[in-house]
Amino acid sequence: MLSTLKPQPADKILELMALYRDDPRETKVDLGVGIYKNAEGETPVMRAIKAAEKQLWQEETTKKYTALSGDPAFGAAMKSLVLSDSVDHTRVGAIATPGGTGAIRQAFELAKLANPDVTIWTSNPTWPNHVSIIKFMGLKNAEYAYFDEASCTVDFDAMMESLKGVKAGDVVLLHGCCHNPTGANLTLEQFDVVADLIIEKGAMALVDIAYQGFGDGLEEDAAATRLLASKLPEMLVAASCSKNFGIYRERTGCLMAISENAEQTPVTQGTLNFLNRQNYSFPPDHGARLVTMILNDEKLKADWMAELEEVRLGMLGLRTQLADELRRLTNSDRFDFIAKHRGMFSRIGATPEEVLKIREEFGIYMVGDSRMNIAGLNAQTVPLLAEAVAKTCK
Ligand code: PLP
Ligand code: TYF
Repeated sequence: MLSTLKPQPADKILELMALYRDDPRETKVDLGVGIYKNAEGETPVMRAIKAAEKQLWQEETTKKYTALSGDPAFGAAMKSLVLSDSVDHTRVGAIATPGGTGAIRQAFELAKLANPDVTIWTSNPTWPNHVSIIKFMGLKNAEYAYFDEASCTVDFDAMMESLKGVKAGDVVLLHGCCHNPTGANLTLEQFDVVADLIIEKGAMALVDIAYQGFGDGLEEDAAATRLLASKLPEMLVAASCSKNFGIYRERTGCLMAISENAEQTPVTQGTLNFLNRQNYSFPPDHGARLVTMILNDEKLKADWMAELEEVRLGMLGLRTQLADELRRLTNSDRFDFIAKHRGMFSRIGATPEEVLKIREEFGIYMVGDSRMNIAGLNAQTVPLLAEAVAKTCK
């Protein structure tokens, strides 16, 4: 039977990881996969995670199953972190999931259960796994215009024009902050306009928030999600703890589903639990438990926030340095958008040929669509990248 299998398309980002690994040049620079790296190129375990792990090791007396939803304390902590008081928590169901990806998958599953005919609207471009999972599940996908290639900013008029095609019962997937892959984000005012359109169409918003704390700050980065939660009758939120807690391999995420009223919540929560049971039964607990411990302990939380802020400001500094350097080398403001983009990524508008040239000639690896991971840079490599971009990009 297995001989009937056909090779599946590879993930371009993960493929690039292998190409980078096999490049013998000592001066190579990895701006590919979205993993935070400090100036030494390391991805350390965050201090608060280490402290919580130590405490957990001492205090944990059992590893028996938690609940199908995961520990409800994790759901409660994530509701507070992401939604704060934008919505009455009695309206919000939550499950722990294997990473943000698990939350996205379960959000699609929930939408499919509620409306088998659902179309999921994704930004052009979006994180490739969104589209890949939608198609794998046999769901319909529609793209809305998002990125203006020439200015490397959001083309909001075009976005609203394409969203006119949204129908009742469709799902509109929005990046809560730090858009991946472009780095270009809607303003709060623009999110407000999108919310009105979603209400008018009778559609559902699904917010993917994978970088809270990487853009303008923990609260600021959640502002759009909270605005939508306060306005929309129903909404789904897929949150990832991989980046902001640095626990990528622990697979920690949370799907929150906001119902129209608290009477609906038990059925929504029961359906979320059911979906966990169908897919993997009990979700992973270790990372979720560490996150819960940190968010519920004043000292651990303060230390986590301080370290996250260092990470965020470090990336912002690199953005400014790179934009300044490119301004100097090109004698133009063409790349100023890099300082205005937020999060881990910027898509810089280079052609695939230019991206390849930068990789071959300068050993600098970015994704083929010219997405770069800002955290892959440091003060010494920024000038090398600026030179490569200025020399290569027409
Ligand atoms: N959503 C976006 C936009 C992402 O970039 C990522 C990347 O890692 C995820 C979701 C999911 O992350 P994870 O499954 O590692 O938590
Ligand atoms: O976009 C990124 O680089 C991150 C990490 O299949 C990632 O979101 C990339 C590809 C993938 C899973 C995670």
